[in-house]
Amino acid sequence: MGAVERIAYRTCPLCEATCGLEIALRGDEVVRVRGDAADPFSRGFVCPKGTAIGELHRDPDRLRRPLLRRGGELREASWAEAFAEVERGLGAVIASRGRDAVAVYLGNPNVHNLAGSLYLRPLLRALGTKNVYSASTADQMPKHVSCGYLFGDTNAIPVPDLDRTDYLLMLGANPWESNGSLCTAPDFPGRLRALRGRGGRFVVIDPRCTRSAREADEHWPIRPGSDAQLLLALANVLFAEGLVKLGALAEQVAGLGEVEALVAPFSPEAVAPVTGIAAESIRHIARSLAAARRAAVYGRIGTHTVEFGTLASWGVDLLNVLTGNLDAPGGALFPKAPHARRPSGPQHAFRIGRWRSRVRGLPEVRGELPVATLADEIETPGSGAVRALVTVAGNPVLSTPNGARLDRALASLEFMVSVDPYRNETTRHAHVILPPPSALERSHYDMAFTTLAVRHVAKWSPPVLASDAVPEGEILARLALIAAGQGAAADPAAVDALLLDALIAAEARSPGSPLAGRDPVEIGAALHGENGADRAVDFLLRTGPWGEGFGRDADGLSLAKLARHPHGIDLGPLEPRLAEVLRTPSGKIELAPEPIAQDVARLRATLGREPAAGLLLVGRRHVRSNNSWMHNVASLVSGRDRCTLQVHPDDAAALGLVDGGLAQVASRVGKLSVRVEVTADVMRGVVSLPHGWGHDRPGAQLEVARRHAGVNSNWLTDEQAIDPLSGNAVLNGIPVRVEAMATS
Ligand SMILES: Nc1nc2c(c(=O)[nH]1)N[C@H]1C(S)=C(S)[C@@H](COP(=O)(O)OP(=O)(O)OC[C@H]3O[C@@H](n4cnc5c(=O)[nH]c(N)nc54)[C@H](O)[C@@H]3O)O[C@H]1N2
Ligand SMILES: Nc1nc2c(c(=O)[nH]1)N[C@H]1C(S)=C(S)[C@@H](COP(=O)(O)OP(=O)(O)OC[C@H]3O[C@@H](n4cnc5c(=O)[nH]c(N)nc54)[C@H](O)[C@@H]3O)O[C@H]1N2
Ligand code: SF4
Ligand SMILES: [Mo]
Repeated sequence: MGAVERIAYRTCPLCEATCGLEIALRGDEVVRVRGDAADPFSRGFVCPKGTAIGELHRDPDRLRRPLLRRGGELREASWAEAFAEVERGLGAVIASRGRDAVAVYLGNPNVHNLAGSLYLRPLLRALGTKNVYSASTADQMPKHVSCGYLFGDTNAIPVPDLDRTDYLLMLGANPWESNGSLCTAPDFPGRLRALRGRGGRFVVIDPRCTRSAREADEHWPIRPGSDAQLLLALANVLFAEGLVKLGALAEQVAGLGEVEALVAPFSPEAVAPVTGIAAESIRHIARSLAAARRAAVYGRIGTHTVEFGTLASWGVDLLNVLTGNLDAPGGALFPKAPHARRPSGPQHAFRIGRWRSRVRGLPEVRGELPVATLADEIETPGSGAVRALVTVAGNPVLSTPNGARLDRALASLEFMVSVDPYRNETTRHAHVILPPPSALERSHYDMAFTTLAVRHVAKWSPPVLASDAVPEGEILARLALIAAGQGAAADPAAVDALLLDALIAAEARSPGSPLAGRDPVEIGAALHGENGADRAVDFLLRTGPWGEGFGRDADGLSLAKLARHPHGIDLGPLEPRLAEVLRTPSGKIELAPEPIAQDVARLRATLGREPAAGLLLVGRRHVRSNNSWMHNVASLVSGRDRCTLQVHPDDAAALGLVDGGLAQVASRVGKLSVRVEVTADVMRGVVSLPHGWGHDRPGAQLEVARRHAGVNSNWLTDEQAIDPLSGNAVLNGIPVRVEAMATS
């Protein structure tokens, strides 16, 4: 390691926390990465993934050139050859079978990348297929759906005001490992310690005693999949004990009476046997929540990736409303991003099912079909069958339910193209892999997580390293042009022009716009930025809530201003803004929309039913993993094997399992063998296996990960099990059988 010649600052794009990184370089070599102490939001916090960003960049397995399948083998090729092959492959399928025969799968890193935020929409429009799938239906779709019904906007997601609340009820989240999700808060653990430090309390509901649970004031183990029942029982207690206090929300709520009737059957006594939490404990939690001066309820993966995910998601915000904490400082607030648009356009009722999947008839949600049915659409022959696939930043073979079936289905496609830096378990099936530049070679402005952050912040980072790699926005633009029939040689600048023209036109139409009466050509010419993505950011910032407004406020935000503030700019705490967020036709929070009310009937049927005997499988995360794709970084996989089956000592004894021994785990869809870890951290009746492992597939190029392969927990998750309102996959609470195996 040589002397440091230069320091660069940028936002870490690896998880939702958006920490500031301080990157020390000598030439093009990253010599050290640490937290940026001057970042006003993350204040020096960093985790082991962020500090490994240099290793990720150096990884010899990270693709620098396109791969093209020739004679069955993936080999390096030029960009021109690769795009020509995409034109041929996609063109053939579209010509012979129509546009719906091409499916798209969009993975998680798209939301951590400006290219994904800006260029996927034109790509989807050009493809014109109904077969759009994403990691969202293995993740947070229930939240979008419940917010769509409650507030009329699937993107209006309230976040807990961590820095000012007195009481946080947290269900199915483990920010000590995940660093938080649908709640962007760098140093989430530090913020929760500060909450306790100012005399506040936080309470964790989780079948496992996680690191977050250990730091909490209370931890209540819950039977997997039963948070919806618990949340409705908490609401039931609020009504029964006269604790409902809408406060300032009273005039803005519709359906309170219906909600009272809906939750009536969910008494603590009725719910206790289902959740495993005693009736008196449920009452205690409800009373503490109601008594806190300022409180927030927050639920994440463990509440979303379950059979009643949308109801649980609804239950969370229902409690925030019933306690008067929604849209109140210290409660749950709607963040406003620096690039936010002014509210405009007609209000209309949110609905799902504008079209349905061909095989299972599952409803479209937010323009997508459930990823749990992608294999059905590929494997079931007939008109409309999927014969080609475009994946962008996704690894569904490891990430989606019954990954083994999807793995087989992908092998049967006529054509597949993947935009991805790795030849992994999924992209090994591709005919063409188009690698994007590394995170250090692109600029960054966080389009997604500024809309979910616990403070208003603005930050833009230029690329850390100069590079001649093809920018990801350009890769996606070229794919869009190919899909639109314009060919592999079309100029991607045309997509930039369309994108900016559309942004400018939409803004100019919105009432109160600083662009009223201005010439769009002049506005377009005034934009700063090296490429279309940065110019779009400049435009959005300048016309955003803190924007300089093209001359209206000289101190306002612009790309140029953020370039002068490399650590980012703090724009203050969240503020109440419900009136500007609400888009329901009634103009009120719709507390009891019909589809939710109907699903409560399904939930009611779980009451009084004896919980099935046998073990339930849940997942878990570790701070040094990131879904499936960072196991090829040596510093992140060193040490003890993390892909173990956690089993409670009593269950282990009953099954004859020993710590360090092997177990066979079987579900309806598959079976695998895995090393056992006996620990009282997991509740009785529950076993836990992390996801994102299983790196032993032939044909992948992940030399480090292969040596720490682990097993794919999504061989056990069932693609037939979904939350019907959102189409979200059920990834937690999977019935499994576990047997001891002879240890080799
Ligand atoms: N059993 C179980 N399954 C789960 C979960 C669980 O808790 N349990 N969690 C679910 C959740 S929350 C999620 S979000 C999904 C994730 O599901 P996916 O998004 O399908 O999976 P990832 O592992 O995030 O894979 C990301 C892919 O993007 C690539 N990539 C990384 N950076 C870039 C980039 O800058 N550009 C491009 N083009 N590609 C890039 C990586 O190489 C990798 O192939 O998994 C879900 N699956
Ligand atoms: N280090 C690391 N950070 C990550 C990721 C990663 O893979 N690794 N992934 C990122 C992504 S894409 C996401 S979406 C976020 C997710 O962020 P989190 O939601 O915080 O995810 P987890 O850490 O998986 O925590 C989920 C918890 O739910 C519990 N659980 C399981 N089933 C149930 C249930 O039925 N009820 C309740 N109450 N709890 C249950 C599990 O035991 C687990 O502790 O993390 C992000 N950050
Ligand atoms: S917590 Fe997330 S954003 Fe922060 S350094 Fe780690 S991976 Fe990056
Ligand atoms: Mo996720």
